[in-house]
Amino acid sequence: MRAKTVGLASLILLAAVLMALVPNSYCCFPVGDLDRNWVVDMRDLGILARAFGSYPNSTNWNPDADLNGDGFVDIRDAGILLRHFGERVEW
Ligand SMILES: [Ca+2]
Ligand SMILES: [Ca+2]
Repeated sequence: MRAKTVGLASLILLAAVLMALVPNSYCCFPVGDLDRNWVVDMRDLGILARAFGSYPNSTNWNPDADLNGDGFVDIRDAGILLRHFGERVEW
C-alpha cells in the first residue's frame, strides 16, 4: 500500500513538473492569447499595450505579454501577437 502511495505521489509530482516546463501558450491556448479565453483578439492586444515598454520590475510588467521571452515587452511581441490575431481554439 505504501509503495502504491509513493508511486502515485511521484506521478503527480512528475505531472506538475511537466506542466511547469510547458508554457500554456504551447499547451492549450493560441500564441498571443494573453487573457486565456482561447481567442487572440483586441483584448489581448490591450493587455500587451498596457505592458508595452516594460521589463521585469516595471510597474506594468506582465510576463505573459513577453511573447518571445526576451525580458522586454516591445514591438517584436506585438508582431508575434498580430501574426496570431484571430486564431482561436474550438472545443
Ligand atoms: Ca484572448
Ligand atoms: Ca519580448
